[in-house]
Amino acid sequence: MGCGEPVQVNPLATSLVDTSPVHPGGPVADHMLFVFNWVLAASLVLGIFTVVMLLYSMFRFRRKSDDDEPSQFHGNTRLELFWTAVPLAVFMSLFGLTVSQMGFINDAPASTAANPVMNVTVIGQQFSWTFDYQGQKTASGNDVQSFTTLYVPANVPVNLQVVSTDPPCVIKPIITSGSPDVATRAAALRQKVNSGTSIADAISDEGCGVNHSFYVPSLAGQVNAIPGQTNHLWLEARLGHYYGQCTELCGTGHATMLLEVVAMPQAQFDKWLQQQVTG
Ligand SMILES: [Cu+2]
Repeated sequence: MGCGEPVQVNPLATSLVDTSPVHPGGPVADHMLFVFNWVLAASLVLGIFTVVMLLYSMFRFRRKSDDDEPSQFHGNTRLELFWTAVPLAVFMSLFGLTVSQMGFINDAPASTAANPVMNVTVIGQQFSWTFDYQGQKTASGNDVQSFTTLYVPANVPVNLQVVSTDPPCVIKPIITSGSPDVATRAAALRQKVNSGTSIADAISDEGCGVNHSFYVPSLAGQVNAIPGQTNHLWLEARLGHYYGQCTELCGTGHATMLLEVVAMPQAQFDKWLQQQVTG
């Protein structure tokens, strides 16, 4: 994108919407909120307990007059064991709680005939999101795609492969520059592309690339879209609209890289898909 070109404003940028992760819209977010609530509760209880004990000690053992020598203590084995064992037990409990939920949060359920999992490739690019519905071909033979809005059937697991196709940004300056080192790298890059490597992968090998980050707080965690790499995330949405955005500063149009997930009843989704397939 060149200087002076207007940034296309995503219409979602104009609406004020609920994107809170504490209003979960599906089971992945439910599990994450469960862990969050326990961590929050433990933090509050321990934080308040610590502050109360601190205030108590400050007032109880303070210097009461100019001549008064405050009470002096040195070492207390029982107390030291207590403040080592209790935090350790709390941390180990929270660690266990997190581990117990990680499998569910990280791994999409296996696709079966009774419970099929939908596969979608999420493509981040400056400055928009494209959703590619794998295995759903249009009349022209391309995969069905949607832009900015990801359409999903409600209560169906969706397995996302998150990629970035950025950037064709530096290929031109590298190739036209005169320095011998740059010329050698440009030749190697051209050779890679000629032998079948995608431009994004070849440039990514060169160490150039723009990351994006896919995040719909009400549905799941966040995952980076990295040039030359495929990252995974899964979500399942109850009926409704969920809003998200790119959370990796990726250039001048970063703030407009918003997205929406629309979860529809299965029949309505099938109808939408059919419309895309037949054009
Ligand atoms: Cu961004």
